[in-house]
Amino acid sequence: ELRYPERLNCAEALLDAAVARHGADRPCLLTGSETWTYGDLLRRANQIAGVLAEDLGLVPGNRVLLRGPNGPWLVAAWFAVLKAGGVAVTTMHLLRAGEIAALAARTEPDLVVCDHRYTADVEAALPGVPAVVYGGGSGDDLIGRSEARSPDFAAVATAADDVALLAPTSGTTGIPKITAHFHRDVLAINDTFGRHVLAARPDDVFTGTPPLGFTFGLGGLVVFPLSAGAAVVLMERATPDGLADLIVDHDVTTVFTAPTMYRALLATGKGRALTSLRTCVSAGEHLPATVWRDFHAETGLEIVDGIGCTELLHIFISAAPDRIRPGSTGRVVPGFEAAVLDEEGRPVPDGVAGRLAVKGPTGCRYLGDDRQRGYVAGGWNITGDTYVRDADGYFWYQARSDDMIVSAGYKIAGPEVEQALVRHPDVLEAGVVGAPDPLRQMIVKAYVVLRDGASPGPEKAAELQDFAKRTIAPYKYPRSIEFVDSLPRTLTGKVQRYLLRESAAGQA
Ligand code: 3UK
Repeated sequence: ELRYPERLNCAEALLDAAVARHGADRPCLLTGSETWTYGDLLRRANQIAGVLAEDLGLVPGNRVLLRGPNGPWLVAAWFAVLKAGGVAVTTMHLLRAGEIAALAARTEPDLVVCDHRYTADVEAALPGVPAVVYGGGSGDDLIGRSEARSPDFAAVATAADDVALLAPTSGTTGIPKITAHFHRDVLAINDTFGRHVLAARPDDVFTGTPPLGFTFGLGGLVVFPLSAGAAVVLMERATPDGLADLIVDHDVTTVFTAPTMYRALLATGKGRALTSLRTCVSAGEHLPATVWRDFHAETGLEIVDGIGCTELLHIFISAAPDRIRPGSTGRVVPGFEAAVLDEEGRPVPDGVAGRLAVKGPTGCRYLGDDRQRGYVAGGWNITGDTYVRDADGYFWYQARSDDMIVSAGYKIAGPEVEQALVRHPDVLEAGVVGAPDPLRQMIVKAYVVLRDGASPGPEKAAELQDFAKRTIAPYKYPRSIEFVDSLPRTLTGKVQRYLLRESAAGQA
């Protein structure tokens, strides 16, 4: 049982405490060109909190939508919102206006804090919501306005179970579910996975690719390193070569990324140069045993696989150093409970496949959503994955049990891509499923029925792909399009996606 004081502000408990414990001069956030110490981050977060509370009228409980690529100012803004008692609505900066509008409809932000390069979609999606930008060097942005502020800001004394974060999940229909997380949850991920699996030290240097708007990134690139007094190198865009070079240049010890990137790192041929690495965490999608073995053979490193989800904030089943079974996700992280259940919610025997269910300190609370009933039963959070547990308590991933496509660690709802495609005037209907792929594990594949008069072919496919990238986040676009005369349907008219899945698998 984890215990926290009744009054707890996680930003203060993480950041002010790190400065007190490790000193203001330790390196904290690094980019290719900058180094912020812990003292710099605390001062800038406090100054921004001052602007938010005093100029922009933020009061405790207000919701602030944050949008930007990974970088130090986004981290400072996140701490500022929380120190001022606000609720951070974290978003991935690649989302398009329609997607932002959909999650804003549920989260109802009072204010937007946005990187100056990503304002257009926000203005289109949220007319009337006050917005403040950071960056761009104009001087009247959040950064410029904060500079004259006091370096001190007394954190609002939030309760341990006040909401700190509203984190959107992509959901299986494309209508986002929003999960709420408390101040204590932010510390709880470190007191579970952080303490028992990661065991980071002040001399660790972290890096990784997940966006901070994705809780995998928030934990791996902010909560865990700062809890340890470690440094973290943040990058806006990660190519495999760039990541390999960055690891070497900064003597990175700890990396957080998805299996696709571990595969791509090997393909760069730079694997043997990654000698500074001590801990490699993989999450977001299944880590196949072949990738684990290839990476081990090349680098000598044992990747730590872990399954987490937005609903539970971070990783709850994980391989632990020294007792890894390649191909297995590992065992339940201390502090969580996990089980494999049948359709009626009864545990199945070891060795039998069923629905993965999790209980823990961090979840699961959907914001005003009827789907809570389907995903949370008897206190269990049903993740949507099919798993087998063996007699030794190791969990083995089998498949997603719904229409969610997991591609290179991104979650993509088939129906959302379908809805985007049918907005194109030439598309009559579309069925979207995952097709196996050697690099990304799955790619988004669309079966498209065109309207009379439109002609199928590579040009039309390219046009539809372009259209999809402009309508929804670009990573969701169908990498493969097949034109068909009709979609398979049940007698009741439902698209039979399992038949499309079988067809896609058969061709691969
Ligand atoms: C899949 C995995 C097999 C699985 C996440 C770490 O991925 C995260 O959160 P999401 O809400 O998606 C959750 C779903 O992703 N998945 C994640 N990790 C694994 N499948 N093996 C894995 N190791 O379908 C799960 O239900 O986007 C991961 C930390 C925080 C996170 N939010």
